[in-house]
Amino acid sequence: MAGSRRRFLRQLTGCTLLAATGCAAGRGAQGGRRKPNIVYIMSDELGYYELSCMGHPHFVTPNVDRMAEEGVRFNQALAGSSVCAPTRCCLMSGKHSGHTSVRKNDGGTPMREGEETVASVLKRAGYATGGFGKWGCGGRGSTGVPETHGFDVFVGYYDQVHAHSYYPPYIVRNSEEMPLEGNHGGSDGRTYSHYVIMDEALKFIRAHKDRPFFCYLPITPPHGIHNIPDDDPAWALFKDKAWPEPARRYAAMVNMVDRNVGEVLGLLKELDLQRDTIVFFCGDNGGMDYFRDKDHPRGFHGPNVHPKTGVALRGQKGNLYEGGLRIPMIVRWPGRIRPGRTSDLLWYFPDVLPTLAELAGAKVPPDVDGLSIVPELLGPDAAGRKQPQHEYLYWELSGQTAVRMGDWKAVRPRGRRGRNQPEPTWELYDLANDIQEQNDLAEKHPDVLAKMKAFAEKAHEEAREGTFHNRAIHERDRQAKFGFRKKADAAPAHALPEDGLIPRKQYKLVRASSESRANGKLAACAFDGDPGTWWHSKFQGTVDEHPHELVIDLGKPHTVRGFRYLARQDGGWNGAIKECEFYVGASPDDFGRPAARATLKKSKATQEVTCDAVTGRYVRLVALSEVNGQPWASVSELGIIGQ
Ligand SMILES: [Ca+2]
Ligand SMILES: [Ca+2]
Repeated sequence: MAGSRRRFLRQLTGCTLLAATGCAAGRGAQGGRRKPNIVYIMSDELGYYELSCMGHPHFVTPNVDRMAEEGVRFNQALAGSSVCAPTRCCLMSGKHSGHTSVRKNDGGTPMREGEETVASVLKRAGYATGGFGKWGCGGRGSTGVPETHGFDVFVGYYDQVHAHSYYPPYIVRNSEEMPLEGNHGGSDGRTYSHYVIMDEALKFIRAHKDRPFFCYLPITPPHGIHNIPDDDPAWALFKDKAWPEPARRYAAMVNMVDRNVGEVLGLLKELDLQRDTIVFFCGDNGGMDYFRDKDHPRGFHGPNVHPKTGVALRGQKGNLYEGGLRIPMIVRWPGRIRPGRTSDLLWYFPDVLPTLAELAGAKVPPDVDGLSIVPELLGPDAAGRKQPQHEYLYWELSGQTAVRMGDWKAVRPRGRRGRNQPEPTWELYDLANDIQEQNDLAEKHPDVLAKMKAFAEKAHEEAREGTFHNRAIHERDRQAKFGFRKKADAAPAHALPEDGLIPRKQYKLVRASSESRANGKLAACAFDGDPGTWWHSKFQGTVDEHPHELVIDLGKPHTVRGFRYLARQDGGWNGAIKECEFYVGASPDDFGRPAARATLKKSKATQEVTCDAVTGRYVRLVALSEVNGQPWASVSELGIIGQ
């Protein structure tokens, strides 16, 4: 076994590695010391070989390399799943993908209410808990939002489609919108979201320097869209390479991530927290063969190809061969983790929760699948026991299944779609001798495969997802990827004709049923003369339902003959009014019977509703329904006809 283990490691690293041994220096250090701070940095899509310490000639990652020199680098740390959301749910819940609630990668599928996470476990142990980056375990408006799963604060993207843009009009902070100035979605904007997210993370660390904190950084780079600002120092290193631009942008994003790691480590040093803080750095799923061409069949940078030997892990992000699961993983804790070590411990994301819980002295929920790797990190002497090993590791994803048992790997790939296609069959590989998963041993070792299939059977339960109470704000986040300007640009905004209107400058708001303060859709926007601004009823947190109303003071009594209405002028319809009533009165509190009732059309053009002349100083517009049947109301512009 020892021989095969070494052979296995040589396949991966091209060199002989030191065996893992304990770290006697850490013995007893827990007693009397503060609980360790925990920083967990996870870079979205970063491949196993995409670090300069792995010998990759394209990448420049001095800070991560230094982390590896000062800590332990794992060469058999595997992702919880092979795509973003399911892997995050494994990481957060301590469960494998046969037990997790989020197994779809549609971007917003939620965890259930009350599910435990790393953050809820650490929070109970007295930790300040902050998350910064891409959540992926529940869209806004669902039971899966991070602030109900143990995070004091989470800043970034809840939905993964939203996260595709580094220039969205807003990101999210504890379910409230946090506007990013000058952004219009896609690659169009002035405020690079990742800078804001990193700033918030560093502020969080600084603010909690005097108590134990958990800083979770599931940052989006280098995931696409492959954007990095031209004035980022990382771009200067790559802009003149003779590579396709996306490949240059990608490498620059990796260097930026490395710089961010340096910023975190630098801040810990400045705050004198280095020896009190354990820092993890990893990828979230196996590398993707991005920017393939005929000369680069495994992607321009070859995230799963050993840069020196050419040994290639099979598959990539999205499947369950090694290329989909193997990730970079480095852990550093000066004084506690022996520096400069490489470990071949076989472990995966479900192990993170019990590991962090043990470090924090917190209780582990009974239903997790993971094992603490503290003995491997700190050494068996410091941990007081030997490192336990998994009997098996399990993955399922979109009809694919994989089981790992020691060096054995069983994979059942996705079947071909369509009728009369054969059922997919199980394959079996001996990774100690076949890291590229080329030699299927299923027929040669039916007994081994039978055992692993039995594990798979035992491991799978039907997924029980959480629920949404407000899909509209989730959909809004997904739309934010594209910004909200484009469609309005294509069809120029309508403006309300001013002729015959009581001058709108003299209108004053008396009251509104509700307004959306978090994103500035205030009631006063309904008569500010700007078709590009609008009033929207409140939809963050609790949703205010119909009827909605606006009550306006015209400044003095007027003869009123009706009103003109302009629906919101962006690409959306949320709140566009359908049935409504219009009142005129001498008092804002007693309007009597409506002067007009109307059903407005689903149109961006100005609509006019007239009534018999009524004299009054106050008008009231009541929205009874919305064009799409949703519970909200919105008005871009409202003008009162009369003298
Ligand atoms: Ca990912
Ligand atoms: Ca307006």
